[in-house]
Amino acid sequence: MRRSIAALAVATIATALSLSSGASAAEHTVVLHHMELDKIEGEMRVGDVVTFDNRSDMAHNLYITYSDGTVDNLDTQVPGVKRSLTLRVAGPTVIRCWIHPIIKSELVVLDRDAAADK
Ligand SMILES: [Cu+2]
Repeated sequence: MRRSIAALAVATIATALSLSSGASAAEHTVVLHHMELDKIEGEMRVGDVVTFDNRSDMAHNLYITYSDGTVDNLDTQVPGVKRSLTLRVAGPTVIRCWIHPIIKSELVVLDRDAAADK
């Protein structure tokens, strides 16, 4: 509980910083199917907001592990519920479900100001 509150505070600060610097954070939506996540498309950057849309018929509990080992937990997400998080740390990142270990998605989060991939 304490950990998730701390993570939320950090995410809120990150959002505030990106707003105050004038950089525009992108928003992404990833659909949760029965036993898999949508493929993660496009570039994801620190400060971007990712919304996970549970369109399956079962509850999931996603968590994201950053390259520095810290974890953000999205808590239990019943069918039809969307949950969002703000990406906090650049580098290789893994998204998994506590309930269904088969659900796993890897991505590389880019620095806010990194040059776009060509
Ligand atoms: Cu799940």
